[in-house]
Amino acid sequence: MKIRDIDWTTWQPQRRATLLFIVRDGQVLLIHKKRGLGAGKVNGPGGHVEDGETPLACAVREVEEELGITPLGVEPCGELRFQFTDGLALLVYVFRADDCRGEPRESDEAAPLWAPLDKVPFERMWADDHTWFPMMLRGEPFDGWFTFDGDTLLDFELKRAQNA
Ligand code: 6OG
Repeated sequence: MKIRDIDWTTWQPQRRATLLFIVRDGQVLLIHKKRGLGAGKVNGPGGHVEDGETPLACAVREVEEELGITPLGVEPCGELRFQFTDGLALLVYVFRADDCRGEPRESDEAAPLWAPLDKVPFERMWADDHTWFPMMLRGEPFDGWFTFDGDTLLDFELKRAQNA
């Protein structure tokens, strides 16, 4: 399934989710994800947007629930659209923060891991991450479109976001 096979003008996500990356002192805060979509992988903290919740409120709530800390200086930095061959259509809002209150601790959902910015473990992360991570770290707003078959990235397009 190629990006051009999909009519993105009418595409609707079934689910919306968030990811938030705290970048501080040359390191980024990641998690070993223990359950949910992508369990076993390294990712940023995040989860599904609830009804009536803004993406920003969801991103902050998920970091609080998963790691017991409050992210500070949170900024939106990108939107990722995922179409899976099994039919799942997922929109992920990506946020970046430059500090946090509290010390990250392990929960049922996640174990924290600070990674040096030049040693981000992309081989243990979703296959799309290495495409947009540099833009996230540079603070360049991005829009991404991805097709996946299970864990396998089939095709993608990534652009600098317009009006952001
Ligand atoms: P829960 O099942 O935990 O929410 N997620 C992805 N993250 C990346 N980097 N790449 C993907 O490529 C992803 N698909 C899903 C978004 C799911 C969490 O997993 C993230 C959410 O934080 C396909 O409620």
